[in-house]
Amino acid sequence: GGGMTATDAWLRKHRLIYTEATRHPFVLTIRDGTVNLSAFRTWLEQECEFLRSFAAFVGSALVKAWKESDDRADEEVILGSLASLSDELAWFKKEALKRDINLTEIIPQKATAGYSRFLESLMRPEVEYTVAITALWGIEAVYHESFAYCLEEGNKTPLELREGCERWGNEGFGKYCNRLKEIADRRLEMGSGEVCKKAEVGLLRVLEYEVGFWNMLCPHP
Ligand code: HMH
Repeated sequence: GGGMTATDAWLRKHRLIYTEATRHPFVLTIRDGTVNLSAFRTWLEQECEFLRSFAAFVGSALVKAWKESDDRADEEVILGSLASLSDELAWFKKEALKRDINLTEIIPQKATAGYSRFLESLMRPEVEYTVAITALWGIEAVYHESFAYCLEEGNKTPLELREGCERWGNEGFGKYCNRLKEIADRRLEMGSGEVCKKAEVGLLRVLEYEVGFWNMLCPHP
């Protein structure tokens, strides 16, 4: 023990894009309280679209775990993801209602549609479980790190946004992310070089799509 795991090595190697995804200007505006409320509205709307494909992706990861995993406990962790997604969807519906957003009329923007298509590509049966679980970890870790930062010391996060930040930023969600990371590392350790390379490329694409998703809310000049 004591050595660096595969995911640790990738976080180090791809630090720049990881930081872009987890310390994005949009997230910084939540933390410093200057967040544009119409951008926040767009975030709510596009999240609801994203969550539909994300839920299908998590379902496909559960199928892969059931078929391919060497450890039954993985299925329980992924089932936990699905359970919290169901809760998340209820939260988004409540938030949308408060803000007079009609969730049935939302048109996915380019970044959301692209991200959904990417998730769909990961749902194919020939995509290895190791690749899917690594992507799932990356997706959840970006939200955890981003929103935990909005709750850290010195934040001026607006009161009405704190509940949202706590949803992904809380310690329990952090522990869940760590469990996904451990699963990914266990699988990567037993995987072929080819599978590991695919998982690394998948993770990079996740990070790019996460940055693209934030960029839709806070475009660079
Ligand atoms: C865009 N990335 C996006 N939305 C989410 N809800 C998560 C990650 C984490 O669940």
